[in-house]
Amino acid sequence: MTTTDDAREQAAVDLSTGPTALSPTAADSGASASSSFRTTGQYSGSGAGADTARVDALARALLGAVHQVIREHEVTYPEFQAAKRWLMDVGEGGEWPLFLDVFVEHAVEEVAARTQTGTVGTILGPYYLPDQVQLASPASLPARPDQAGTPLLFRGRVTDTDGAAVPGAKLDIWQADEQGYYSGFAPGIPAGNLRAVVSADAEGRFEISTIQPAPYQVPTDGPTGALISAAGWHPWRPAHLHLLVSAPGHRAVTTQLYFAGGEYLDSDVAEATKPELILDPEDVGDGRREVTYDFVLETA
Ligand code: MBD
Ligand code: FE
Repeated sequence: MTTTDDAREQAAVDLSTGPTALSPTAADSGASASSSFRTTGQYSGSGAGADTARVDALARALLGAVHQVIREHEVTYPEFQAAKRWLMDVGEGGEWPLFLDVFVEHAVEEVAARTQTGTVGTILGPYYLPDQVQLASPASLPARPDQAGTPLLFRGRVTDTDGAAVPGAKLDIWQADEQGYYSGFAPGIPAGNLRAVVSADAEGRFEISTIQPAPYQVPTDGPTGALISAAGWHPWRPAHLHLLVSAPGHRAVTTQLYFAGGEYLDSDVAEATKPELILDPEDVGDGRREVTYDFVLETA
């Protein structure tokens, strides 16, 4: 077993034996995002080739940008050594997927979005897990028997860009709970909680019962949190639902839906909000809320 395998093994152990859900640590979320990234099929065959000219251009541009920052800001030796130490810590803490999805993915998504029509997309983030339970609409997301949180009925329709129903559409949905924690990435939450793949009906309609998630906080006790705090930033993302909507013959859309009036909508640490993606659920009595959102898929 290599050192990297040992570290991954350790991250897996930390996930099951770590602190309670009331005090999750960076090792619970960042490092398990790291092992998830390595083991899920989500990113394989992504089309990144080893074209020498492309590697040369990108590596040169990236290093050139770093050199430029050093010259412009007159970076000192102590600062350079501190940066090296921090970069090592991010790797050793397994936080690269977390850090990169929080601070870099929005730019990659912006480039990808240039060629996509239909429902607006946004970043995937580090907490997607494939192969969740498959449910037919109307569906309730798997939840604890005592699941706290405001009940939310989320419904809508999946159509193509001409407005025609897309039969067989699937909504892969995952979200944080009422405390802002994701199953699989924080201790004490049952596997698969608040995650499912919901099939729309023959008219592309779907109806999903869930709860409203809380805002998400980047773990403050790891190297990513250390940078956020040292720079005087805040570590929050606004509350959101994650969705990966797909159908045979159509281009899938990865997106997130936010909540009108929620905190951090205008200061998302991951810069992944878009005005088209804000839900405004209606209070329907009994503390329950309902909202409709329709998805539009481009033909592949
Ligand atoms: C999240 O929940 C998230 O959606 C992103 C993009 C980054 C970190 C945590
Ligand atoms: Fe998220």
